[in-house]
Amino acid sequence: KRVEELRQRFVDNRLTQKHSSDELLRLQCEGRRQSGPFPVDKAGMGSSGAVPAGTVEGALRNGISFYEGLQADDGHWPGDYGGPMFLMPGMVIALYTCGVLDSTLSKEHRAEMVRYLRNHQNEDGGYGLHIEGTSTMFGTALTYVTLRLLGVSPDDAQMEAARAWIHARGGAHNITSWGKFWLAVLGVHSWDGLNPMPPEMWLLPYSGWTGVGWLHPGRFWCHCRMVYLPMSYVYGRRGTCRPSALTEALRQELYPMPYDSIDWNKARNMCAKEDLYYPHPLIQDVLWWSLYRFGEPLLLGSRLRKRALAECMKHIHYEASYFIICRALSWRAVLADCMKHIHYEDENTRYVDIGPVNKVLNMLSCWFEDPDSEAFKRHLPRLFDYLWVAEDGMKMQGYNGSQLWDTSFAVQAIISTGLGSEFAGCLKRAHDYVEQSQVIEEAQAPLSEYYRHISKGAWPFSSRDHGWPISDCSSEGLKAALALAQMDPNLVGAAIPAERLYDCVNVILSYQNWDGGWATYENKRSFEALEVLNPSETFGEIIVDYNHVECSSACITALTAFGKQFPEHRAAEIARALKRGVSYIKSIQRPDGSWYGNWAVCFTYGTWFGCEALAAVGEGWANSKHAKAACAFLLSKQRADGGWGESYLSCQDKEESGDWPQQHISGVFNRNCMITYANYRNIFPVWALGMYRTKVLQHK
Ligand code: LAN
Repeated sequence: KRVEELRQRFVDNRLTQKHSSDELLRLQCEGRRQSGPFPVDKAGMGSSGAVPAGTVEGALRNGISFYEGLQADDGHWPGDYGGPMFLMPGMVIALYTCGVLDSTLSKEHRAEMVRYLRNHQNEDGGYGLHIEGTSTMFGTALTYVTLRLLGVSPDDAQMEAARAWIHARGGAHNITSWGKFWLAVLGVHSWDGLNPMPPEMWLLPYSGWTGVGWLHPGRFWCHCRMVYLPMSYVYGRRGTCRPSALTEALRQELYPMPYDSIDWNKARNMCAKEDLYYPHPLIQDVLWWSLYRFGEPLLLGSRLRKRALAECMKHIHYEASYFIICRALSWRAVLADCMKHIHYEDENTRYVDIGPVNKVLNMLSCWFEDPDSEAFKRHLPRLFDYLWVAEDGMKMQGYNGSQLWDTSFAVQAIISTGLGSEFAGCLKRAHDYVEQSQVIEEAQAPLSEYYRHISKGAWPFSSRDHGWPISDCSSEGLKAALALAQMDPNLVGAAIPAERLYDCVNVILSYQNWDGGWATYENKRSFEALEVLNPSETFGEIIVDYNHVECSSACITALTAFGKQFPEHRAAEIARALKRGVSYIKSIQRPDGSWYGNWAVCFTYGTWFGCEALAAVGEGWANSKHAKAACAFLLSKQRADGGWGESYLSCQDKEESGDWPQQHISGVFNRNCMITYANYRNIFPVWALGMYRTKVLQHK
């Protein structure tokens, strides 16, 4: 009933776009505040109302009023953060393996999930890596399996089409490495058909002086390391689902040949051409072959393996090999001790975990460790943080939401218009969310043993419960807090205490890398060259936490804004950081004047951040060749209708409701996978017009 209610709400949402503004106002005033798409803030609407569009101010008032209506009670803007298609299969396979699929997901959840998957089948019968992608084996085989586990019959027409797609490409063993892993967990692909992921890599010394220390997973990008940690745990013990009639049927359905006739050794390196974004280099073939041939037969079931599995669960590094040997010999004692390892991540994120992939993998590891454990039970309720129902059905999101990120942008956008005091109720609630989501405590000590960067003072992408600090989220959170601090506290609430802002500045400064740039969650701990070890086939740039124009620019603009309000605090360090940061930004500008955007589509987004950084230190068209080149790039991309790229601003419906229509998917990660940012279409036009109003119109 609840799901149906939610679905209806989305249908309503689309319908109301066709209402006139009077009708819209009436609908809003009916008081759908809790659940409706147009909840109304009496104070905000009272003062702003639906002003006819046509003028910049009118469009802004409409845009903000509409958006205010979508704000949740705690001050953030809920939004769809779906897009990737490879996430829900992991959850469904894990739940099925743990024997709790039907008891965890209600009938309605399962029905909505099936609807979502049905909606995103491509015309050729396959499924993409993400909702707008062309078909891949990764998307198709995993979705097929998921639909079967959710109760869809193999005789269903859509299933037949998907199966035909898989068979036409030789069978499901042509899936990418992460896909092979999930199929092996389910028992419908042999573990012998996987390249090794030895948990022993966690036993390497961490120190760079040892040479091999550079290969230690603690140096990898946190998302990569947190995924391979439980993956290697499950692989290391070959954790497999108990066979059932369904898994037996799947063994027959997924392959055009008899299951037992498959050459699994050959399958290790087989990958459908549709999936190959990052083909692995020869060095990996040699490495995986030697581990497969000589390493695994020795390690599987050995004491060292038990020791390594325990290590995974604890996630502790030992500087000296002396320790490894001593510990390996007393593995029983360590085993008990080492349960804390995967648990560290679980406990420090209150079982949300850093992302959707390690969330379900950690849950599965806890179950393999002890199906009756408290840890496993605690995992289940926090699966729902990742689920979202929209007009296309229920999906698993790319994160537990983008709450703080969207809220801090929305705050800056609304304040930029100069109309902030008219929307005080909305800003006050947003202020609460910004205040409530700042991370105010470090993760459990000792941080270095768990490879964690400091967090106190940072802002996360989503919520305080999640709590992983991120450079640009901290910066956007800080900028929002600073902008709100300049407004009347009687209107928007008391400013966040200066000490807490100092903590944030401390995190931002600590994030700057030796070359002046900023990466995402941590410092750059390794070399780009290590990307040769990326075995995923699907994703690019996952091994190292690289610098990005977005992160670097956000840190620069935040430090500049902070310096204006607190000129005395760590002034010399900030000035130095800015100087190094700006020269880094200039060094990565492309010859055509643009910057490559890593986290949304694409050059326009990247160039926005590049320009912001230059503008923050006073460089613009008139005095900087870098700014001039960037403007020339943007101007050269303007379209005949006046807009840019996919998200042109002047669309028909804006006069009606203040909404802007959702167009193509706008976010991206690891070069190849797209992700939805549902709030951008409301925030960015308001921000752009707002700045136009305050910086251009008001100065005329
Ligand atoms: C995100 C979401 C937020 C994003 C920004 C803050 C926008 C960006 O500026 C920095 C990088 C960051 C934090 C980011 C990194 C990659 C994430 C975590 C994601 C795109 C959300 C989902 C994605 C994650 C890697 C998905 C799981 C897939 C794997 C390959 C592990």
